Amino acid sequence: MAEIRGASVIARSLKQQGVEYMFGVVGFPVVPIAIAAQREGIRYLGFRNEQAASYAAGAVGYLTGRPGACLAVSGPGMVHAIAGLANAWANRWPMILLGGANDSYQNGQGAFQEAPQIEAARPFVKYAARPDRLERLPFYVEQAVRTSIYGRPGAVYLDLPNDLIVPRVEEESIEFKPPCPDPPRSLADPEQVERALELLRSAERPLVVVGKGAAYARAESEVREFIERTRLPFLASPMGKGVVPDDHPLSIAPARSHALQNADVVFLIGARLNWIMHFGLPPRFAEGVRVIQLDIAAEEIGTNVPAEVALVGDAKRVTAQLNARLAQEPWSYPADAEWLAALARAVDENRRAVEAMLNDDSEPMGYYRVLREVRDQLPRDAIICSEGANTMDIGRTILPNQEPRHRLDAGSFGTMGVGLGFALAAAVVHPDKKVVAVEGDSAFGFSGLEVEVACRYDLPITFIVVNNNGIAGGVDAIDPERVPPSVFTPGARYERIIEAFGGRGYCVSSPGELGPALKQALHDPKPSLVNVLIDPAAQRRPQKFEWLTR
Ligand SMILES: Cc1ncc(C[n+]2csc(CCOP(=O)(O)OP(=O)(O)O)c2C)c(N)n1
Ligand SMILES: [Mg+2]
Repeated sequence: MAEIRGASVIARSLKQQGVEYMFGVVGFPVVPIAIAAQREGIRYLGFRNEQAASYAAGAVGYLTGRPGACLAVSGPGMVHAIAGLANAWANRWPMILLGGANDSYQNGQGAFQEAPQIEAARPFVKYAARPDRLERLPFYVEQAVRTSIYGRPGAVYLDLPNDLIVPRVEEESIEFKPPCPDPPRSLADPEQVERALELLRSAERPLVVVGKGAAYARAESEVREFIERTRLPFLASPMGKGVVPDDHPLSIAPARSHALQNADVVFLIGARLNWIMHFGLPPRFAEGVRVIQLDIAAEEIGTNVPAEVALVGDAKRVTAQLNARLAQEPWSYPADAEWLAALARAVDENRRAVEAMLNDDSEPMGYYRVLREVRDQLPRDAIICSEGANTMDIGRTILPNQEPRHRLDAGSFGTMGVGLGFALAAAVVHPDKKVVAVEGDSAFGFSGLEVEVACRYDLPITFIVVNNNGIAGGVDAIDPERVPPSVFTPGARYERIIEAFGGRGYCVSSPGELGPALKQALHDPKPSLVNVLIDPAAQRRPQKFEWLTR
């Protein structure tokens, strides 16, 4: 009779539960799991560090709606991967971490890489378990995968001791579980749907805020229809960008501050009132702002500001509920409302304020000129990964997203080091699309060696390093006696890192060089890295609320 190893039971169960991608670093005791995963048809990518692999697993969860898997060795490997668990926890993304562990009969003996792994994972996961018997592995895998995607999505953890991975059992003794279906999509209370529309109709200065919850729920056609029907002005959270195209005439993104400060009714579609939205509180929001909140998680409702209307449910289905009512009783916000005119003026003013910087051809370049070039050359459906402080913040305002789930950035956790893992995840999930990673030089440094992964698997990502010699700014030359905490080696040649692995590197410092280099890089069938040396003193344009933005 045929025998099967624990590792194969794990891999087959994952595949059956719709886990298509696994990223990791192999070693004791997980090598057999990686090999079995490949044999079962899971796309396995070997990374250089578990942090990046775990970030990539979370990104797969966000992009596909099924958790990406991260495979980590016991002890230090699993500890590195907690970075991704925490990032997925903060972003509400599904992922599954598979942590190898010492043989269970050595527990407490100071085994090789023994560590309190379940305890370490626990605060960041919806579910953490150590399977008790090899025969029950399919049960645990199904429960973990289902938990990660049902209700509010999140990270899950399975602790896998060597003595569940290596032994073989009769294949017939294993009962594989049927694939867990995609999560049921729940509707909101119809009474709350009515109240939401009433409140919007009564608003003087309404605003729709689209978050990444709407993107995750694949609510794009419903949210677009809702905006078309109601003609309400909207803005998006950083990763909610693209659910409705940034170039939609009702997008008032450049007037974000004015809109948040003056709206009297805010309708949140899968967006949280956390620090990114300034907690929904004055002075960034109007005193007494009235909130309509649509969220998958009932416990999110009322965070920081009491919600007047609570739409608890799936963003796609609930927005469809609103649209259905609007089809019966059409209503749209008057096109001649003073609020729209005021927003248009603020949009215009803000556009004009950066225009000179966008077109400034002097040397050294600032952020705006560099990002304008990137914007002009990117295909409309490019997937943009971005991280850094200024690089990301300015990039968010300049690089448009016209499609949902086409922007991945440091997110709710503000995590530096995510960009390369995200780009690798996006490149394997969407091999048909151009993926670019727009990185600050500090941000790039966290996971920079993952460019080797892109080269090894032939993933034609373009990495753009906006290099200002430091964390939000640097210096032209280092005095070794007095090195400020935020600076790095001036003029570092990051492009040489990718060249070491057969990728294409470019180093540019003027607008005249940048345009052609980007053009070549974006069309190169190989992975490429464009190192853009900018003014180390370049900054964002002055912000009205600088003290509140970090
Ligand atoms: C994991 C992690 N470590 C440290 C930080 C603190 N931090 C915030 S932004 C940033 C880097 C900003 O510099 P860079 O990526 O070069 O972008 P720039 O602003 O210079 O364009 C750092 C280290 C963080 N957010 N996350
Ligand atoms: Mg920098």
